[in-house]
Amino acid sequence: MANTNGKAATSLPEKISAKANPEASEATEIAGNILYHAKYSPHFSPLKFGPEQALYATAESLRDRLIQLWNETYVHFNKVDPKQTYYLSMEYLQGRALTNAIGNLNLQGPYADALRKLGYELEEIAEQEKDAALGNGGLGRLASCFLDSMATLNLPAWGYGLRYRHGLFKQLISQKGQEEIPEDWLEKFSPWEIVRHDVVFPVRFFGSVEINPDGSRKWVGGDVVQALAYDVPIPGYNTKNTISLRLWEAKARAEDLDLFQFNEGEYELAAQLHSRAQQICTVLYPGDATENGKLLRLKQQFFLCSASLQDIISRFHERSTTEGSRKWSDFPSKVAVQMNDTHPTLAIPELMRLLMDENGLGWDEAWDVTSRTVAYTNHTVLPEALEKWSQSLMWKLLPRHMEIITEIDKRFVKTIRDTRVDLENKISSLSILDNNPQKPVVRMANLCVVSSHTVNGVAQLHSDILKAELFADYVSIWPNKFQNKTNGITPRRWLRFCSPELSDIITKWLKTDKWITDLDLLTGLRQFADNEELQSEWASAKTANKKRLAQYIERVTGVSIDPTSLFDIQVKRIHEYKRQLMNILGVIYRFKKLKEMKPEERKKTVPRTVMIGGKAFATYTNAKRIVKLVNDVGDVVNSDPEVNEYLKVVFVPNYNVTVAEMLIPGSELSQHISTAGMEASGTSNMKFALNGCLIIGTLDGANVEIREEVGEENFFLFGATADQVPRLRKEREDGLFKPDPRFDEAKQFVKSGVFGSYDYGPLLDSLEGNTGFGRGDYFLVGYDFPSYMDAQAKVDEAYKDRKGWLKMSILSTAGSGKFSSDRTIAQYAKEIWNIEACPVP
Ligand code: NBG
Repeated sequence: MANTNGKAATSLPEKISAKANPEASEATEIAGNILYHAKYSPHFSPLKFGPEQALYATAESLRDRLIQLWNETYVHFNKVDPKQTYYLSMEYLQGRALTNAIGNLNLQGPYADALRKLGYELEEIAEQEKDAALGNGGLGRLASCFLDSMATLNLPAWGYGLRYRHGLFKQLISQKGQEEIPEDWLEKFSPWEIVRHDVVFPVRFFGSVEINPDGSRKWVGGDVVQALAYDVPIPGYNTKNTISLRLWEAKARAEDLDLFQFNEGEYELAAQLHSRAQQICTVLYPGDATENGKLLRLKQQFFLCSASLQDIISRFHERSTTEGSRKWSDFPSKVAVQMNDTHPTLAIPELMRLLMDENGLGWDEAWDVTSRTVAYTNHTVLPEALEKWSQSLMWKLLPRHMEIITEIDKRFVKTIRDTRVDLENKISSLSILDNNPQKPVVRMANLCVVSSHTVNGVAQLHSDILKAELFADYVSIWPNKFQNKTNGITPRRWLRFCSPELSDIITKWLKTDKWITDLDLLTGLRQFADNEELQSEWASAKTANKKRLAQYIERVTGVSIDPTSLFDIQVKRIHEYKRQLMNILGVIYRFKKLKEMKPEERKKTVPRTVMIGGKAFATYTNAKRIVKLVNDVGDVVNSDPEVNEYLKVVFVPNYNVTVAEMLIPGSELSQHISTAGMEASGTSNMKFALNGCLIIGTLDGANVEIREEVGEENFFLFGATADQVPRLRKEREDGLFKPDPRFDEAKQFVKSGVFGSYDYGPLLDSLEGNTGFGRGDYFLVGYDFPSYMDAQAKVDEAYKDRKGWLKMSILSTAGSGKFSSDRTIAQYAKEIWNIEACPVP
């Protein structure tokens, strides 16, 4: 890699002296501090200072600063002793941290200058960083946006998660389609994490329950592994407050190694507990098709819950020594625990166990504390994603917790029987334990609803569906338990840092950069939506972002795309309900029509580049077939000289946070086209809208609210509504569905073999027939296809009117203020957690 002078920067620059300076804020001092780290906290041999060495040294120089702010924040929280929130999540999709940290600390200029002095461009160094991808998709990225907002709003809060050694797999696209390879963010090391050797808790698995003479119970025996804390600093924007993402790592102790066995040559046996401990944090979401896989996943969940709660309780206890004994009944006024979906449900029985068995509380007192502490966010209504754990597996791994869950259920059922005779016939669906003899399971969502003081959905429509359907009977028991908290995204990462060009224009026209922390100010752009000067600046920022994206696409796929064509993007996990299949069938139809046109007719069409990206779960075959189809269609279309001036189709490989930061600013149209009622919220829709990208979408999830905010004339709507879906499925079952000829034509075209010899039969079959598993077009692709194609035609028309399009784009950004995660988090803080800002002075 060449430096800015065009020669390789291989050795440490000598003109600048290496000098430790954690508080450096000016370019020369920063450069000196970076060199100090390269020289005195080295991770590489001394002679080299390439881009990689520069990244680690730069990150460490920033970390100095973060550690200082971080310590100040800890000290301050400890002094004020406010109520704190603990966000429990199995997933965080942090992405890269360098640009974000530099930006939040407002050190872009000095850092860019410092690196230039060392022979590098900041962007080049930032490119070296690997994504921390400890999550699957929207749910994990939401958790990361939330942390950014908690820090920025100066809230006393912590994120808790697991330190997976391999995050979400890397996606490789080959002739076979998607292949998965292990991700390697920790292969060298992460410069951002700090191990806390003093924060270690034992976590038990298996074993049995002992009953003491006084009737109290104790969980004993089994395997005990150690949870060790690694903290990642989360700097707020433009504030001193820097909070922690605490990630647990599982370890066995030295004494758990059986030296005798080892010396007998029984190496595996001797280190059994070490290797079982190691497995816990090896990968994000181990496949759970096998019994072993299920056991490991359950261990992960419990490991997170147990370690985090022991830590929370020990922090609560710390105060007891300084102020005399603290009352347990005060716990809920000091601690709020938020469960991000059902994955951390075991926090409920674990808190009960810790309170009763370890701290001597009685059932009623422990239940009162627990249920006033925990709250639950639901992120899906898809039945296959609602966790149900086998009772026998749970009895084996967590015998004491199963006793507690059984007791919670027993008491809940009794209360219903005593107070609500009208619900008698609903008890079997309301209860936590499903004792169906074929497969007795624990329904985690039910345990969460029964035990939490608050349950929320993640967009208005989703929360309404929860109340009207999934949790309707609970609503009749606890009408005030249910809330909505529409998701949000951080405007720092998703506009300010990923599109500096557009951000500067916004700041110029609003005459302030306060919108970065008060996103509602964007409405101030509305008055200029018709202004030609703004429109032309807006257009040039978009064009710059499109060009940057085009270069990226060429680099990773070899496909050259035209930056003057309409950039149409759909990126998200590949799932049938998200209907990437509808998108590609639409593209196929467009391709066929283009082929049929005369050259002069083609010239009248709007050239488009369709980009689709996303990962398919490794064992989800239909999702993988969709990936393959998109790639095959791309191969044929892009190499067809008759049409490839008017249409390109690109599968963007290995979609992740960093790729999103490149794609979103360069997009003009994005697709959020799930079957209505199935996407709980969606969050990329908010990122696209914020970046002035128009949406084609259904009335699903947060689309509904985005359309309200940006104005219906700035949203390309199509498709059935959520309340029509059940009737439409019924009609299909009754054989009443008549497909649109365009839909049949598109499918027929695939079947004719134009896109190669791969067998698309099983994929297309999902759209055929009227009933049966994986058939009968459950996701209503056929029903929505004609209105989708009509909406796409409107997109083409609108794009021809350049000014009109720019106006819509500006209005889209102007209407996105509501979707700041600052707004979402402020609502959680006030309406669920009851916590207040605690800014470091
Ligand atoms: C996902 C939903 C999305 C939503 C995110 C964040 C799960 C279980 N749910 O629609 O599918 O935006 O959660 O709330 O991953």
